[in-house]
Parts: sequence; C-alpha cells; structure tokens
Amino acid sequence: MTAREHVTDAIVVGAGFAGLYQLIRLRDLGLDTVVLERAPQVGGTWYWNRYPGARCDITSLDYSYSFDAELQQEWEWSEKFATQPEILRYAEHVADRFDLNRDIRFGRAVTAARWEEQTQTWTVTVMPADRWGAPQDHSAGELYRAKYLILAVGNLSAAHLPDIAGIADFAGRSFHSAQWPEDGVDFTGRRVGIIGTGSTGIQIIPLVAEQAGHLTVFHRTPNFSLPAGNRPLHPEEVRERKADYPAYRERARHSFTGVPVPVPTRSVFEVTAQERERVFEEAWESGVYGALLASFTDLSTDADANELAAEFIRRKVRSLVEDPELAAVLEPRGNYFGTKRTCLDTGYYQTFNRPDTTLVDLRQEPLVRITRTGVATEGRHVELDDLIFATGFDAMTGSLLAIDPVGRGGLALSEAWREGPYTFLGLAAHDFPNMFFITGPGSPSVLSNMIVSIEQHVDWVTGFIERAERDGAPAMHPTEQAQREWMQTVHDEAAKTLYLHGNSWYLGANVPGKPRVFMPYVGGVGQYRDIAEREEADGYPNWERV
Ligand code: FAD
Ligand code: N01
Repeated sequence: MTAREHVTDAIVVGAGFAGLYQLIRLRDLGLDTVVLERAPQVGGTWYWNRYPGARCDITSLDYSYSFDAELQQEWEWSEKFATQPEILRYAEHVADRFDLNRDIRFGRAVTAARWEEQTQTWTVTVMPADRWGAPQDHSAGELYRAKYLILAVGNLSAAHLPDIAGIADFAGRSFHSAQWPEDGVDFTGRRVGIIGTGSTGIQIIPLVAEQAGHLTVFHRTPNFSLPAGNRPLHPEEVRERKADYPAYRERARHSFTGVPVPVPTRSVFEVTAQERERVFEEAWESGVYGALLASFTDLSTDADANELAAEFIRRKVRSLVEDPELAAVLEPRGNYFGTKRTCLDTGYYQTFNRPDTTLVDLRQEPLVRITRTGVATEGRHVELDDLIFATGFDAMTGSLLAIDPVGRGGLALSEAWREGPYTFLGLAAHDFPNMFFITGPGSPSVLSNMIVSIEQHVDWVTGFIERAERDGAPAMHPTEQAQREWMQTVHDEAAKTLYLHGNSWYLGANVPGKPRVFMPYVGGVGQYRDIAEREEADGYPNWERV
C-alpha cells in the first residue's frame, strides 16, 4: 500500500449523531479535527436503515439535539414518531447549519488503528468504501495520525447476517434491513419472505404486506410489541414543548431513560386487579416507549410482577389476531417482558389477519436452508422472489472490533475484550490511551434515548480533552482497577433486574460465539451522569498517565 498521511489533532470515526456533535465540540476547542465516515453522507443509522416503515420509537420532540437553543426552536418535526427520511433530513440540516461537511471524509472505511508509543499518537488506516461501507481498493489507502481518537461508530451499525445454510444460493433479490437500497424497493405483486421479527421486522412487515403479492414471515421468537399510536404533531403541543425546552431537557438529562416520564411509586402487588388493569391499559394506549414497563416499580425486577404485564400483552395479542392458532404463535413467551427490546408497532399483529400473509413458526418447523428459489423449513419449501433479512446487528461491539484498535504494548481490543467488553464508564479502556467511545459498552447507551446519552458522552470527552490540552497533560487511560470495578458495577446493576435472563443482543446472545456479557449500564441515565460528573469534578482520579 502506498499510503498518504494526514496529521490532525483529533480523529473522529463516524458521522452519525455522535460524530457530528463531537466535531462541533472539538472545533469549539480549536482542535484540528477530521471525521472519517464510510457512508457517502451524514446520518449513520438513519442513512443505512432505509427500509419501509423505519422510524423512531422515541418521540421526535425528545429524539433531537438539545445543545443549541436555536436549532431546537427552528426545526419542525411533523409526526409524534419521526420517519427515517425526516430524521435523515434533520442530520443533513445540522451538518449544513454548522458547516460540518468540510471536515468529514465520506466514503472512507477505517480498517485499523494503532497507538504509537514513541509519538503518543494514534495512526489510523483508511480505505475507500464500497456502497455498503466495506473497504475496497487497498491500493488507495491513507493514514491519519492524531493525538486523540474518538470512536463514534454506533452501537447498531454492524449488520448481522445469520449463518444459514445456502444463504448465498438464493437467486432472487435479497436485502438486509440495515443495507437498504437508496432508491427503495418495489415489492408490488411479488412473493416476498422476511426472516426476523425484532423491532425492524415488526416495522417492515405491515408495509411490505400491503405492497407484496404475498408475504411469508419466518418467525422464531415472538417479541413484545405495543401500539405506537403515531399521529401528526399538534401545533399547540409543539409550541408548549418548545417554550418549556430548557427545563424539559434538563429533566431528561436526569431521568432514568433520557425521557422524563413519571417514576413509578407502587408495586404491582399493592393495587387491586382492576387498578392494575387500568394502569396497564393506560400505558398500552399511551404509545410511549417504556411506559408499560415503568408503570409499577417491580416489573423489571420481579418475575411474578413481570408475568402480570406479560399476560396483559398476550391477551392484547389474542384480541388483535383473529385466528387463535396464529395468535398462539405470536404471543410473546420465553423471555421476560422488557429484557429484549420492546417494540412499538403500527398494525403489526393485525397484518396476520390478511389472507395474503403467511406466518411460518420456525419453532415448530425449523429453518433448514435457503435454496435458489426460496426457503426450506422442516415442513415446507416456500417459493420466493425476494428475501428480506431483518436479522439485526452485532450490537455494541461489532463496529469497534471491526477496527480492532491496537493499544499499548501491541494489545488488540479483541484480545482485551476476549471475555466481553471491558471499559471504564463505557467511555474509554485501560491500555488504549486518549481513545474514547461515544455511548460505549458499560454506559446506558442503547437502554436510553440515545441522543441524550450521545450529548452527555461527547460533552464529557470534550471536557476531558479540554483539560488535557490546557494542562499540557500526557496521554491518559483509565486505571485497570477502576475499569474492573466499573464492570462489576455494570454487572451488579443488571443482576438486580431480570435482564440477565433475557436472550437478547444486550447480552450478545444473537451472535454465535460472542461472549455472554450484559453490555449496557442499567442504573439509569441520571445516576450514570452523576457518576461521570463526579469523576470530572474530582479531577479524574481513576485515570493515569501512560
Ligand atoms: P450511528 O448512527 O450508527 O453512526 C455511526 C457511524 O459510524 C455510521 O455512519 C457508520 O457508517 C460509521 N462507521 C462505523 N464504523 C466505521 C468505520 N470502520 N469506518 C468509517 N465509518 C464507520 N435510538 C433511540 O434512542 N431511539 C430510537 O427510536 C432509535 N431507533 C432506531 C431505529 C433503528 C432502525 C436503529 C438501527 C437504531 C435506532 N436507535 C434508536 C439507535 C440509533 O442507532 C441511535 O439513536 C443513534 O442514531 C446512534 O448514533 P451514532 O452516531 O452513535 O451511531
Ligand atoms: O434486530 P433484532 P432488529 N433464523 O436482533 C431473527 C433498534 N431498532 O434489527 O429473536 C431465524 O432485535 C431473530 O430471531 P430470535 C432497537 O434497539 C429500533 O429488529 O433470535 N430468525 C429476531 O427476530 C432494536 O432492538 C427500532 O429468535 C433469526 C430478528 O432476527 C435493534 O435496533 C427499529 C435468525 C433480529 O431482531 C435491533 O433490531 C428497528 C435465524 N438464523 C431497530 N437470526 C425502533 O423502532 C436472527 N433471527 C426505534
């Protein structure tokens, strides 16, 4: 490789909401910063996930930046839950408004990063990326060198394709939901199959069912899904929220999930059956993410309490699906409610009342292989024109380990994390000096309104760098002991809940061979912020120079 070399103060990888805000803040410090992004434009998640029905399940008035008063006043959301195109337009607007694109190198995949002991800098290897972000043309590589490396690569950015026999044999069109063609896909009149009924599949299924000639859903684990109750925003509610934004955002920052919803005060066992039903019903109807799980104090921690909510949802499924046999397949069982990410849907269960939609229960007839013309289960062969994989992500660590930074003493992140991710506050790792994660494993990240968590992490990292620059500090990393203690805290918090019993991607359970470690911090956004702020106020006692 003949590599050109560029030297800057800071390198940010990723131009999603994390990378964009990090660029703004590092510019504020006067640091020469470059952002490396494998996509051809900004947006991250909202650039890649263009499948039909893609939208947020945190309300748009919450899922937006708070750092700039004018930005949040001027931007107009149209719906309660914004669609992917609208969120992407918002990301583009932010990039234009703050003139960010001039410091972003698009179509560049970071393939390696190495800490150079002598110069105390990071050297990053970059390749031109193909349309799906994969590195290509190794002869055209470049090197970037900088004192600070910030990995804003996303928790849900490494698409996961399961290892199903014959997957390469399919001769029809196939799509992964997170690598959706920019021009969209026309399914009119076609025989379409979909594998995967997580949050993504549940959004895709109703819309593709409407368009396709016939839709076959290959269904393994039934998920808990609640109605989104999406609707246009009323001008009055927007006016009220905008008037209250400063105080509202502050409440969000100190809330449990990054959305300031009322905190439950009662155990589900303290109330009568009628009162319980009323509260569940109200939460079901609210279309607020997490409202049902947070309707009593003990639904996340007590198996019997959780079962009451789970049974409430199963009854709803039975009322929405006309055929009792299909309803039985769709009733969520096998995981506690809330331990896999709860879905919000628009007409998901009702789709199975359509005559042109078939549900195949893979627990009864396991998937055997994909063939040239369709999908074979133990019970049948389904002929298909198109096959959709809504099979999720190598979450939280996938994009970090794809880069696999090499830190002090030649230690690769993959080696340091052989038994699972190991970080201090999800912000940094011992032996990887001056390298930071935005919403890394060990922080609330995917259990929160991500924009609240992104802003908090970016502000924290910026404060750390500001102080290092001001004091002329040498390169720093968290101590081994602090990191060990923090990971114990992350585990202990999870052990107070039912999360450890779930079969979720939070635990790495969806990727064969991935260590089973509960990765996010479940103690809540507000509590986490207090801990991180204390670390800063105390002068970073858990960090050491290298
Ligand atoms: P991303 O948006 O993932 O951006 C990371 C960027 O890094 C990407 O552009 C990627 O191309 C780039 N990158 C990664 N590796 C490399 C590399 N090696 N070289 C160069 N570039 C690289 N969160 C919520 O809070 N509420 C929601 O309702 C919600 N809905 C979601 C719906 C979907 C379909 C998905 C997939 C996620 C959703 N999320 C939601 C989570 C969402 O990922 C975050 O809210 C947020 O967009 C993450 O921003 P980010 O910048 O951290 O990461
Ligand atoms: O991925 P998932 P996702 N054979 O991992 C199935 C966010 N998000 O893309 O459960 C058959 O949840 C798998 O089955 P099983 C959100 O954080 C948010 O849907 O392993 N099936 C499962 O049904 C979310 O949690 C929104 O039995 C196979 C599905 O594929 C995260 O992104 C929208 C299989 C994967 O579900 C990921 O969601 C979309 C196999 N071999 C995404 N392998 C919002 O609404 C996998 N599956 C905000």
